[in-house]
Amino acid sequence: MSLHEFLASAQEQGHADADLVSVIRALAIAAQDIDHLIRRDGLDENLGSEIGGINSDGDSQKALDVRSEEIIINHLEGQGAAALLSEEQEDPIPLNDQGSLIVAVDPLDGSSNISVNVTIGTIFSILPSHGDAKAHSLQQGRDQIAAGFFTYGPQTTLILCFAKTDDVVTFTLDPDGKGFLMTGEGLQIPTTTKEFAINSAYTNHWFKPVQKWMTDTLDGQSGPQGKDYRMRWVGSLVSDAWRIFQRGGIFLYPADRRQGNETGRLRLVYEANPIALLAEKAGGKASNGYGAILDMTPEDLHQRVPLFFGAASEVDRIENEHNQERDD
Ligand code: AHM
Ligand code: MG
Repeated sequence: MSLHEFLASAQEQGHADADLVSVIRALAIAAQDIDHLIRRDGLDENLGSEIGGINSDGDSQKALDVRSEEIIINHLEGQGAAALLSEEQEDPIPLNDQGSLIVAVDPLDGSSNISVNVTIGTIFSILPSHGDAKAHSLQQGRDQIAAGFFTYGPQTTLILCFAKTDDVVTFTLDPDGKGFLMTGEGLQIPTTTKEFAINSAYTNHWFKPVQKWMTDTLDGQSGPQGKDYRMRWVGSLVSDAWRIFQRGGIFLYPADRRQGNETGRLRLVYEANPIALLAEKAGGKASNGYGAILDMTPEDLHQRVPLFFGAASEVDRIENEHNQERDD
């Protein structure tokens, strides 16, 4: 089944309206353009070069960050979204006055992996449009109407869910020009796992609950978990997340003592929230250590948050460590 057919059927069943269908179609076309650009990286330009700009988060922008955002804006114009919230812009970008939706995006996730031939992607969260620009930015993750992300890697893929159904579906871009075709449905993250994803180079900077979780984990078979674990870390949230949705695991990007990371590294509105909706729909969990990501009310469009998601039993374990620390 093509993405086109899937969206038409979702509309027929009342899971998506015309605005939502138009926005997801536009994002899929944008993703194909971004994919094409990435496949030409180094042939006619260097997309990993820093272009001198600093985004709203203080990160230096690479050519592909900016180009991806431009492509997304171009395709969303005139579709069902009233405004775009983007990692690359301080404020919302107005799109279509008549649109009933707000799209929040990380146009290019995994910027440090541009030009090294490692999977990167585009993350999106779709929210209702009501109120002014500020109100758009500050909606809870539970208000999301749909969420998903694209990966640009050995294969170009899309994972998607709607608030109105419990189905998490995946699509793969057909290299022979047939667009995105469905490759999976009813995705479920197993409750337990032996695989975790964390950047352990920051061990010394972590706070106690994460250090304790890690010590117990690394104690393996002879420790409290009674099993040996494997570690994977791509350094692109989309790629680590794709793996977890395919074969399970837990992802951890905690807050730590480094300056600027005291409340986490990843962004709530356009990184953690869409991943959290997908995770919950797939039977997993997503937490900030103390509670569900989706229950947080953002205070700022670019707010950072600790993110733990994946296998429910492991997310529970990390929450227990945080709660225990609070009780001590
Ligand atoms: P980005 O949106 O600027 O690419 O930053 C987010 C990325 C995530 O994809 C990834 O999980 C994380 O940053 C990697 O961070 P680190 O380099 O600290 O391991
Ligand atoms: Mg990102």
